[in-house]
Amino acid sequence: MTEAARVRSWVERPSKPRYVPPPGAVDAHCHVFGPMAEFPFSPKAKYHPEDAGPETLFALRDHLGFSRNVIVQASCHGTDNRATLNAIARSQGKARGIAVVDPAISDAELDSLHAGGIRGVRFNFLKRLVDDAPKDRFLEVARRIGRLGWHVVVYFEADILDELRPFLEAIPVPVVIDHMGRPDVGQGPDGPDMKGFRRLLDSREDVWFKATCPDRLSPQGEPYDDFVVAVRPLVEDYPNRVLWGTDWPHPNMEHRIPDDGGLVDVIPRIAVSEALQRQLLVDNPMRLYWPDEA
Ligand code: 0GY
Repeated sequence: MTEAARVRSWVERPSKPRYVPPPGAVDAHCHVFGPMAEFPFSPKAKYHPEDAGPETLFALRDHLGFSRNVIVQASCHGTDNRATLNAIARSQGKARGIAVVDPAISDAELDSLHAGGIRGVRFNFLKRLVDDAPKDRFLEVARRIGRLGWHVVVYFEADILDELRPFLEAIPVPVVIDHMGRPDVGQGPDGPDMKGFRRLLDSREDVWFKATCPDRLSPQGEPYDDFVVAVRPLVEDYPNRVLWGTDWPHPNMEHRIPDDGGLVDVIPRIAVSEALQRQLLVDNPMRLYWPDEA
């Protein structure tokens, strides 16, 4: 791969947000890319971004007023979690992570991921990102990680939610849904996508979600009014199982790169009280990722 073929999907100088997060705030969905010289991308990678390493991530964390990160293994690194583990190791205890694993992974390898700060695995169902998503084998993995106190993170789009319901119901550990299962927020808070997603949240008390990615989900774009209208009621109705994250470095968003400061300024519009903001940014992610300190 040549340098010229690699793309950048993040702004180099994000604005300073007007909103100041509470002390201890966690960016619970972000990624690192590379550095590729040390941690090459997977041969199956569907996109090839520029390096977005831990130092840049931690500088962004500080700039935005956050204290901790949850680093989600990005699909471009496949099941080689070394870039994520490297970032966690450099964070001085301020980052934990979500791995993507080969279902044949051994218990000893799972133990070593746990020692490296991993607290869950991600199952990705987006065809543009992964070649296959074997539900039966994912369920086997989900059964095996219970002993570590981990959860699973699931990424899918709204059009396959109904097909996935039996799979999601069978997962024997807590489930976190990325980007609310990508609803069409243009339908509003009572549209079919949000209704379908609420049915999932109502089906079990240990299904969590990330109120993330206005940049991906809002047909209107900045300042994301449609996202706010659709998502605020969800945050208010399920305040103890919602997380927030930047999604930096915004994989595959090079056509519409968001300003991270602008994303942070959406927070007080979807979580309008200080109590809700504290749950969203501190209490909930701490319970899930740093239960030892929560
Ligand atoms: C996200 C969204 C995307 C990419 C990935 O692992 C990934 O490559 O998650 C996407 O392209 O929608 O959550 O980062």
